[in-house]
Amino acid sequence: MKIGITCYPTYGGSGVVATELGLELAQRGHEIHFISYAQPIRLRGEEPNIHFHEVEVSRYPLFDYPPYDLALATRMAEVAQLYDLDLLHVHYAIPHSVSAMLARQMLAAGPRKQRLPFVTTLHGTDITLVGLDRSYLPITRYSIEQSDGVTAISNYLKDRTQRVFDVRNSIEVIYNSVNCDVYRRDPATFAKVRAEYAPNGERVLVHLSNFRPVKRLTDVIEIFDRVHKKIPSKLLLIGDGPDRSVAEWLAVQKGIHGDVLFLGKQDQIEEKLSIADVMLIPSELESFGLAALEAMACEVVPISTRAGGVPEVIEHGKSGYLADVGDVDTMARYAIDLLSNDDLLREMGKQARAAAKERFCSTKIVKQYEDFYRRVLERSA
Ligand code: GMT
Repeated sequence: MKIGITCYPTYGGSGVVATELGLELAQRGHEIHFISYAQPIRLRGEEPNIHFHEVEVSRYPLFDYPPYDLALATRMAEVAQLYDLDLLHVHYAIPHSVSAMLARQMLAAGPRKQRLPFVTTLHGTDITLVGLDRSYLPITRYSIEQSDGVTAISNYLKDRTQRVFDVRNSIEVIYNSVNCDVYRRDPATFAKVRAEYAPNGERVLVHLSNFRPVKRLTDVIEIFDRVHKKIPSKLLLIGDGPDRSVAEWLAVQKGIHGDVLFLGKQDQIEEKLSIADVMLIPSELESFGLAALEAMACEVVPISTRAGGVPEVIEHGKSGYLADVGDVDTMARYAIDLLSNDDLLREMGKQARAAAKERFCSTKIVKQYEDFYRRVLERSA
């Protein structure tokens, strides 16, 4: 198949999922065309069967708000025509599915009357935050209903979309996936990188996010503070975002900033991730929790909140631990129990990897998307 993929190309779960899916599809022989304002961060740009088409947005003085969605729709239609795309797959409803809808209409009305069905994958904040803003809700609902196929990354998100948006078309749940060959614990990297960050044999905790308020970064610091009082340990913070300075300040106030390492945005996160013992994800809401899955694949035990779709990913007491949002004491207790028991830590790490491989391995999930695309193409033929 010839597939156009649109996503947010910067750091963020939906862009990562879209890029990894494109890479898997390309490996399976499909021709993949990424269409976005920048090259997705996890693309090197030289992979076989992968093409990138940049969307240029004109910045005339008249435009206080440059119309990206229109430029995107135009580029989608151009690429679809030039490369004879079979379908478009857009990740994140706003504004991507609206642009796809316009591109489909433009091509259908054009001289070749080309069909361009599009699939929308809902990732979470497009529904739970952005889509609930009154100014976006009607158009988000409309573009979801107009999609030729809709998928959601968890049952939680599917139910919430149906309940809150009252959309009539069916939504298929296709879970996020992880490349288990890339995300794994490599003994040589483990020994080398771990010694850099924990030279005195300290335990290592990690957090990975875009540091937005929904991630509750200060809870990460609170949990680590409790753990640090009992166990010599280091906290690696991967990512960046608006709550970084408040977290830095809290770490200073608590006198633990020397052991809290802000690593910033990283390209090859698997190297850093796989050297940790435990990942902390105390989010207010996660529709899936891709970071938890990536940790699990690396045998890093996730400790998270039972928010949104997370319980569909982490099995409490087996592949990780779950607690209520804001219950930093319980999350710290789980971390202390794990970090003071080598056997338990190793056993849960193995269980976590086994669960990631069995249920969320990208080689399995990519086939579900292929099937879904075929059904969409048959329906719209
Ligand atoms: O959570 C974010 O800040 C980013 C957002 C995104 O669009 O990248 O993440 C959402 O999509 C991820 C990939 O499907 C999910 O793993 C996250 O749980 C989801 N975030 C929320 O629902 C808050």
